[in-house]
Amino acid sequence: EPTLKETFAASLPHKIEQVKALRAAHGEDKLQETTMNMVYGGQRGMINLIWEGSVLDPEEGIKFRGYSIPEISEKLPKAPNSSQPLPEGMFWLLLTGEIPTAAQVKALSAELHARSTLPEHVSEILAHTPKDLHPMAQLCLAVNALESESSFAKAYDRGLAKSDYWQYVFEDSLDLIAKLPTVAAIIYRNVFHDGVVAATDANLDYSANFSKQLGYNSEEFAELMRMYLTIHTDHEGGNVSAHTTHLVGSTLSSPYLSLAAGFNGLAGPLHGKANQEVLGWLLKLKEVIGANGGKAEVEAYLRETLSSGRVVPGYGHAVLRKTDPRYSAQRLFAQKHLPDFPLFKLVSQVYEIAPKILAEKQKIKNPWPNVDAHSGVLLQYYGLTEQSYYTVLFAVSRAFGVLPQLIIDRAYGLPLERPKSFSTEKLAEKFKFK
Ligand code: NMX
Ligand code: MLT
Repeated sequence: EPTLKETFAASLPHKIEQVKALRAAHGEDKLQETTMNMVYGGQRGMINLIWEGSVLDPEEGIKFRGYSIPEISEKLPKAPNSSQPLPEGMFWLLLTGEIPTAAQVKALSAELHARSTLPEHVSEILAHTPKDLHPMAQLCLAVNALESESSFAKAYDRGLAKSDYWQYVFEDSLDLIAKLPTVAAIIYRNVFHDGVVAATDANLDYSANFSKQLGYNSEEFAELMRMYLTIHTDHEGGNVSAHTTHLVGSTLSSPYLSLAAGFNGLAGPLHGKANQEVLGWLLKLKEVIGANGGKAEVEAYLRETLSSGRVVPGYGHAVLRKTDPRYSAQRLFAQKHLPDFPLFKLVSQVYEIAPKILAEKQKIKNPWPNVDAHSGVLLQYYGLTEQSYYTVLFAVSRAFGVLPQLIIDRAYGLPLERPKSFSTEKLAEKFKFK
């Protein structure tokens, strides 16, 4: 059966032709009107990127190459006795648009394993990093330091034809994904445990191996990781981590530097760090309402969060207008594996109450929960209680979504990203506004 690189290369001429024909037919047609509010308002609703892996529907949520989360759970290959899809298969799907066979995913897992060794200087940098430096800052440091391994950067320095860029970006992307679990596990074990990381195990799938390196050996935790790493991969192109990776990549910075830039964006509390924020917010809620807290206490806590000018973490979204299906997938997992866990019950209670309270504030466009409202509680149940680490897990998954697009960007020959900006004076002048 063809490998991932062969499958992608075979699909490329047709895709490039399709893009060419579409642009020839409609290249000068208007896509939409843009307004000044869009420019001042964080570009909400402005279509300004090509992103092949996924498209986000405000009502239905994310579709990966056209497949919903329940559909990918059904169609993507699974580990033996597992009911969760393998994220390796998701990488294949996001890059090629095709569902791989079980044998193809197995071969990809093996290839990732073979590429997983870290250069010594990266482990050394992490060993000398202060333990109180946030795990996301450590991750960004390590991914930047991995740049030494970039075959794209080396080939570019030697002199590389534009038509060959993607091949090297592909190699770097696979290497990066292969090395991330060890990097992430070193950070976890250094900061919170004994600094000892288990050797990679070639007999395990990516998620089971990562779980083991983190120090969690149960099959149920590996199941959680398979789901977690699959659903956090991709959320179309406009989110900050995806957009940033793509933007920096357009300068022909290597995949290492581009991904690190994306991770820096993921580290913000309005983006990936919301999963850490949610846990802190929930634990405080638990403390405030005590053992017998009911609806009224939860409502009061929500109102107090809002009236103090803070956001309710894990709720709201720039595009979504309904419950995030990634939240629903995690809720299903919790209902199956930890239905009586008190913190899950609290998450469910907040779900019953928060949308109504948030909807009272007219300015909040989406009162429903997003992916981050649920992920922490699952990790808490299995003993991974260190909240400041949670965004690192999100990051490992996000690499599976943003790197396929980086390969596609270079395969399509997309140019340097460089939109036009205006000053307020210039805008006022345009509208003859005094
Ligand atoms: N709690 C309180 N206020 C909110 C919330 C919330 N959960 N969501 C939106 N708002 C406010 C928002 O701060 C803004 O206020 P202001 O005009 O005073 O600046 C107003 O409502 C309008 O915002 P929206 O247009 O509804 O949302 P926007 O697209 O600007 O922002 C988020 C989207 C996700 C940044 C926002 O909903 C939020 O801050 N949520 C909490 C943080 C969070 O869960 N982030 C994770 C998102 C998912 N991810 O992984 O990245
Ligand atoms: C994401 O997964 O990137 C978040 O839901 C944020 C977004 O899509 O804007």
